[in-house]
This record gives sequence, C-alpha cells and structure tokens, in this order.
Amino acid sequence: MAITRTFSIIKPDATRRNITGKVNAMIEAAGLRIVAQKRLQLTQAQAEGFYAVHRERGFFGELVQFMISGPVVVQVLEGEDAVPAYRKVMGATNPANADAGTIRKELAESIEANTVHGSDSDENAAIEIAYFFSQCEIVG
Ligand code: RTP
Ligand code: MG
Repeated sequence: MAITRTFSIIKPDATRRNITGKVNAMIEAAGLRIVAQKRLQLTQAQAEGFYAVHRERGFFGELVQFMISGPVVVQVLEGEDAVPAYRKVMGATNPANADAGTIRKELAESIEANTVHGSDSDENAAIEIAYFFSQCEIVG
C-alpha cells in the first residue's frame, strides 16, 4: 500500500449543526491525516463546476442548491490508500444503507444532506484537490 491523498468536503448540513469536529475526529480515528483544510462559502458557479459530472442527473439542481446553502469545509486527507480508506469511513451515499460506525450512519441526515464528500478515484482526487488548493496550502 502507498501513502496517497484524497479530497473531502464537510457539507453544509454538518457546518449548520456545528459538528465539523466530530467529523474530523472520525477521519483521524480512521488513520487519515488532515493535511489541508479551509472553510468556504461556495458560489453557485463553483458548486456547478465541482459537480459537473452529475450535470445530467435529476438531482443536480437540488445538489448544487444544497451545497451553497451554507459554509463547507474543504480538506485534503493523507494516508494509506486514502481514497478507499476515506470512502470506507464515510459509508454508503444513503445513510440508511451505511454501515454502523461510519460518518454517514452516525451523523448524516438524508441521501442529500449526507455530511461528507470524498473522491472516488486517485485521478479524481488530484483534480478535486487542484480545484480548491494550491500546492503551498497542503502540508503533509
Ligand atoms: P460524494 O460524491 O458526495 O462523495 O458522494 P457519493 O460518491 O457517495 O455519491 P454520488 O453518486 O457521487 O452523488 C453525489 C452526491 O449527490 C447527492 N445525491 N443525491 N437525491 C439523490 O438521489 C441523490 N443521489 C446522490 C448526495 O449528496 C451525494 O453525496
Ligand atoms: Mg461521488
């Protein structure tokens, strides 16, 4: 296994409920290191650009509105096989289907307000990290 990076967003449902620390504690307990982090209010254009792959899906408009409904925390996580490691601790997209002990099972409100985003491949992680962070903001 190799030390790699993934990109994470703590979504507006979590900032609204003031539970970003709980999410970070679960990330760190899973052995991942937060090597970059900042709180942002996404613009509609930023959210649409970030989720461009979902443009044709029925939930795109609602997803974008949700993602700009409050602040988010964007993060770079580092660890052994970080992409699958983070998806494991996130749990299934729909919290109703997520395993016990995962972030979405323990904290998420619904399939949309599901508390966190995590990259789905190393290739997309690199693209998503570059969308929000410059090299000098990431301290491994
Ligand atoms: P994410 O990209 O946020 O890490 O989540 P994911 O891979 O588990 O899910 P994905 O299929 O990429 O969907 C992106 C986000 O869109 C919202 N969603 N809503 N209403 C719906 O049926 C629906 N399906 C997906 C979720 O917020 C999901 O995280
Ligand atoms: Mg996804």
